[in-house]
Order: sequence, then C-alpha cells, then structure tokens
Amino acid sequence: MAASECPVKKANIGGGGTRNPDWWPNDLRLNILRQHTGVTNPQNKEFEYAQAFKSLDYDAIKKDLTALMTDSQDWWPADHGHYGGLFIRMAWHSAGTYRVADGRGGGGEGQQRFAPLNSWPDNVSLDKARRLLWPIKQKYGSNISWADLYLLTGNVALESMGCPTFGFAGGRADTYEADESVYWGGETTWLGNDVRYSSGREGPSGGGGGVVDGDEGAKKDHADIHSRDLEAPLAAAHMGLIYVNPEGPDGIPDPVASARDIRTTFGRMAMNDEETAALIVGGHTFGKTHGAASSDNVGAEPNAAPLHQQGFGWNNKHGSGKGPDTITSGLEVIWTSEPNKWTNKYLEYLYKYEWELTKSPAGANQWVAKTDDEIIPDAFDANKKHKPRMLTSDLALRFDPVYEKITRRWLDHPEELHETFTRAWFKLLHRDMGPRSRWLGPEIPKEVLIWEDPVPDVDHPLINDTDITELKKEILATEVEPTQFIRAAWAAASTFRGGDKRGGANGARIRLDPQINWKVNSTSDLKSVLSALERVQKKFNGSAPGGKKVSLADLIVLGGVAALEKASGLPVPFTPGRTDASQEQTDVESFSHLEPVVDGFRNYGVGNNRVRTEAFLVDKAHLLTLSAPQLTTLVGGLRTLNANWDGSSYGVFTKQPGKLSNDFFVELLDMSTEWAPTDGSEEFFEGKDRKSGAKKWTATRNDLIIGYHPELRAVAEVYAAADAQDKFKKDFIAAWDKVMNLDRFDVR
Ligand code: HEB
Repeated sequence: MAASECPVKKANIGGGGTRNPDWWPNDLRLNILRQHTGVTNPQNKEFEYAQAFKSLDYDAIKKDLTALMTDSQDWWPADHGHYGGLFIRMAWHSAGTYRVADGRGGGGEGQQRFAPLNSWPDNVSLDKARRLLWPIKQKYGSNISWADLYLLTGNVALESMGCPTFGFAGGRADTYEADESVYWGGETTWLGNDVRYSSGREGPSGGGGGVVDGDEGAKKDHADIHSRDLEAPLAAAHMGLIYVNPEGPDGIPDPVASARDIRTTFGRMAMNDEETAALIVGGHTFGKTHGAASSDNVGAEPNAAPLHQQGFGWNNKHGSGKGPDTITSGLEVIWTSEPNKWTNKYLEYLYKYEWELTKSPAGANQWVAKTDDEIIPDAFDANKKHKPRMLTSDLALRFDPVYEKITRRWLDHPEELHETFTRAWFKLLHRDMGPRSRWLGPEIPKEVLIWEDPVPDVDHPLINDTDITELKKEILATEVEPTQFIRAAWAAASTFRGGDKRGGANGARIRLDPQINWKVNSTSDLKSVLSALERVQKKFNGSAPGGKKVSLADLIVLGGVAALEKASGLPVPFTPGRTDASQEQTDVESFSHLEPVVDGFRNYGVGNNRVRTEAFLVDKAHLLTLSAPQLTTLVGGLRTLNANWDGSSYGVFTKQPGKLSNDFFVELLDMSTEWAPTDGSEEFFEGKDRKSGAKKWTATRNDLIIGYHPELRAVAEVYAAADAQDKFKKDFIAAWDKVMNLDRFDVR
C-alpha cells in the first residue's frame, strides 16, 4: 500500500501530527548523522561484539546450522527436504545490497530485519528464512549477531550441499534501527524505475520481478532496454530488487538485454564478468523459484501486514500457502536435477537444451527446455517430474558473448567454476568488512585479497614519544607551510567511509595512483608536502637506533598533528603504527570510487540539480561517521586553519588564517554582516558590513548552511559564545583525531 493510500488518520499522540519533513520536504536533513547510537541499541555500553564473538562456540553453531538445513518445519516445509537454497538466497540478498560507489548497503549491519529491506518485493519469503534461524540465534544470543548469522548460514548451506567454501570471517555488529543513509532510489512505487534511467523509458514500470503480472512487460517497447544508463550509486534495476528483473529488463524476456543490466548492476557491486557469472551459476545450482499460482493470492509485505502476523508478510491464500503452494517471485523454475548438491548441471543443461519462452503458473515470463526429458524432481511430490527451466537472467549467461565464453569454459572445467564461485562468494560476504583486524573466527583464509585494500604488517619497532617530539620539530622545520600539512593529512584520512570501512590515511595511498591524480589533490601543496616528509623519513629511518622506522603514512598524519599543535597551542594525540602500501597492493579502479565529487569540509565542488551542495556535506559527514556537532566543529575549525583544498578564502572568517580559533562562528553569527549571493545558482556569497557596505568575507553554501540550518546554528552558537574558545579547540582536536584514526581498527 502506498503511503498516500494510508487509511489511518494522522495520530494525535506518540509523535504523530504533521512533521517538519511534511512541511518542508526539501529541508536539509541531519537525521543520518544520529543513527545507531546508544539510544537505539539495547546492549550495555560496555558490550563489545568482537569480544562476545570470541566466546561463541563456533563449531557448535555450525553443527546446529547444518542440522537445521534438513530439519523441515511444518509451518514452512523445506523444498526437496533441504533449506540450503533458501538460506543462500537470504545471505546473498543480505550482502548483495552493497554498492561500491559509496560503500553503503551490504550485509554488515543485519539490516534485512528492518524496513525497507524486510519488505522488499525481492525479499519475499526471506521473513520465513530468518525465523527458521531464531532458535539458533536465541541459543547463542549476543555471541553472534544477526548480521554474521545470515551470512554464516549461507556459507554453511553451501558446505552442507557439497560446496567447500573459501572461508568465513565474523565481526559484523548488529544495528537496531533502519539505516536511513542508503539511497535506494527516488521511486515511490515498488519495482518502479522512473528515476534511475537517464535514457530509456520514463515513468513507473509495471513489469517484472517479485510478485507481478508477467504480461505487462512484454507489451513494452524494446529499444531502450539496450541503452539505458543506471543512476549512480544505484546497483539495482528497480526499486525493491537486489539486482535485476529475472524476467528480463522491464519484464521483456530478452537475455542479451538482461546481460546488459546484470553487467551494470553487478559491476556497481564491484564484481567483474567472471565473478558475476560465477555467482549466478553457483547460486542457481541450488534450490528453486516459487510461483505456484497468481500473485493475487499474496497479501501485504511484513511492514504493511496485520499486527497478528507478527512480522511475517506475504500471507498466501493459494492452497496451503506454503510447500508446493508457495508464491515468492511468481516464477516456477528448478534449475537442476539435484538442487541440494554442488554439481555442474546448471551449465550442462544451459548448453544442452534449446529454450522456449513460456509462462509460470503465476503468468511470469520464463523458459523451458525443448525436450521430452522430465528429469527434474518435484520439491514435494516424489511421483512428479519436470522439464528443466531457466530464467531470462540465466539465459543471459549463454547468449551474451562475453558471459558465454566464460561459462563454456566452466562447462568443461568445473573446478575453475568452483574456484571462481567460492572466491566471489567470499568477496560478496566480506567486501564491506574493512581491514583484516576486524575479521574474527577460525575460518579466516590465509590468502590476502586485493579487494581488502591490504597494507603491510608492521615489521619493525615503532617510534616512541621522544622520536615523535623530534619528528614534529623536523617536520615544522621544513620549508612547507604548517597549513599544508593540515590539508595533506585531511586529504589522506578523510577518504575513509564508514559503510565499507575503506580508505583512510593508513597505507599512504595518497601518494599512489589514483589518489595522487585526483582533482581535489591536484594542488602543488600535496607534492611539496610529500617530498618534505619523504626527506624527514629518509633521515630518520637511516639513522634511528634499534631498527626503528617511521612510515610515510604516519608522517602524513604526524605532519597534521604538528601543524595543528602549532596552530592551536594545545597537544594533539598521535598513535603510530600505519604502514605504506605499494601500488601493486592498490586496485586503482576500485579506489577510484573513493574520490570525492563534492567535499564541503574543504570547500571542494558544488552540488547538482538533484543534490544541493550542503546535502553532500552531510553525506560526507556520514561517510566519516561524524555527528552534527562534529561536522560543525570541523567545518569551522578547518576554515580558520585555512584548509580549503585550493587555499581559497571562502569561509575563512578570521584575521589570523592558519590559527585555530572560534572566529568562524563569531563572524558567521555577527549581525553586522549581511550576506548576498554572487552567482545565479547561489553557490557563492559575499558578506558586507551592513552599515558601510564594505566587503568583509566570501563564503560558499557549506559555510552559510551553518548559520542557516536551525540545528547547525544552535551548535554554532555554543562555539561562538565568549566562554567557548577553549571548548571549541578541544572539540575540534577530538574530532580531528577521530578522523585521523577512523581506519585504525588495529589499535581499537
Ligand atoms: Fe537467484 C532464487 C533471481 C542471482 C542464489 N533467484 C532466485 C529466484 C529468483 C532469482 C527470481 C526465485 C525466488 C523464489 O523463491 O521464487 N538471482 C535472480 C536474479 C539474479 C540472481 C535475477 C541476478 C541475475 N541468485 C543470484 C545469485 C545467487 C543466487 C548471485 C547466489 C550466489 N537464487 C539463489 C538461490 C535461489 C535463488 C540459492 C533459490 C532459493 C530457494 O531455493 O528458495
């Protein structure tokens, strides 16, 4: 049910009524900066998931999960007596929401429990899968998170069906509320795609995927599905799907066009052609699809279902509503004759048979083998057999020339399929976990993978406090301006993003391709900073006693620390232990996604016709896991430190640029200044003295938003007050230190 049809009048109690986002839908929202706090988390403050996981009886839970696979429950009977397929789909849909563009989504937070994911059309019946796991979750309690459990269960499912995996790492702490930071698309209809394609059909699509009428799509015109461009950062073809419509783009059963959508969406998840093909082949080696009858039988999704269903959704009126009567996708396919076993039969059948377009009992487009071979066992009736069937998205792996080359090779070399599948599966599940120091458990593979963004281990004694003091002196004695060290340290550390825990100063990748070539780093600043620090490093490493060494990564941060101490007159903490990655350890393509398009902290770039500049500022603050006060502190402080990316004076409201002070806030809130835009799109502004008309300052939207937004202004008032100079400096240093160490999971 769409929100507009809601029959319930706005409540007059419990936070009801017409709210600010109703009145001012385009207002800048700060809500994503206050998620997942102690207020929503029922665990004690001292609770540390990593500690708890260490007391998990790992072998015992794996044993329990293995037993669960074949412990069919009357309330949701297992197909072919085995839940493996269902659980693999649950794990894949959990991890598969990840997108590399902003690092958000993915299986790291247990978000499948919450809306919208718990109610996505593509997640039909996974409510049942999660409840099948409840007794095991209950038994092991806080020692395993739901996030880890969903993924571990997928792994155990594979192993229980004869597919040895590449390994598993735990360490994903649960969240306890829906993550509102992820942009899933602008559509307000399920399975719509009216916002996400710049070329191709406009308007809501009725076709395909989930529980839909298959006829709709076939009527549609065909040309655009071969050329459409998917909006970034989205990694799904429709609102409510994990990836693509199984019936083909917009329901049109065109395998080649389907391949195009698959390549785009899986690419957005950082999977290449081999990994993509392997995941689909490997995944659809198991289980079945469910479309026993028309989707009209299926009730509301969990978030719209009646209270007494207790979080179950998609109540199915057809027959028993379960087992042989199950309706999930509306498609009815069993790919192989042994759906509980790791075999090469998916590819064998894909190439052995020619395929004919047909309809599922629910009326959706699918394909049946042109053969009399009834070789597929029914999921519940031992006396029934079926012909092999496939989805349009399956045929993509044969009819797309690139996928064909890959899958034909695996037809003859199943061991290569296994290798590629299990590696891609491991990547799928672990892509967003961050550095190895966060990985837990006895099944962590030894082999280090390029997508981990590895940094070398520390293999030498670290610098001590005396060295640190000495090095700071050396750094400040170079010809480089202190402000430049601050800019360089910020440029390195602020690449971090909380979603997939990539980026940060560790590795000193700022000196490598692609970061060194980013426009935001293209000032002469960075090069002179790096060569000055290299000289300091060379001298120290060449003469330090006892084999002590300092990495460039540490020096980049230490440069910022030294300069900030000078600028603030206060001590700034520093923790050594970073190491320098090599170019070979750096996947250039994958790192290109970390490049900031707009970075309000440094007054870099402006918004576009969809996103205002200040919304990018909030987004960046969220990637850096900052609160709204921290955002405010950092913007104000970085301005007085004169740390704009290009050295410009926008927002530098101080007579002493380069010195840390609360001047930014004092001047911003000074009533004697009057502001006016200097360009038509209102990106840049000039502040004049109200009386004399004399020009005082220039500013961007990033600067003025802090005086405009009532909540940010409220924070600014605290810092602009007469008693706040010291508090401001300390808060700035704390926020700065947080950003410098966001990637230091090794010392947390
Ligand atoms: Fe999948 C199932 C689609 C990929 C794994 N799938 C399925 C279904 C559908 C699909 C429609 C059905 C559902 C029901 O139940 O009804 N997929 C799809 C697509 C794609 C995919 C469109 C893209 C192309 N998968 C995939 C992957 C994986 C998978 C990647 C993993 C790796 N699936 C799966 C499984 C299953 C499925 C295992 C079965 C489930 C059961 O059995 O329940």
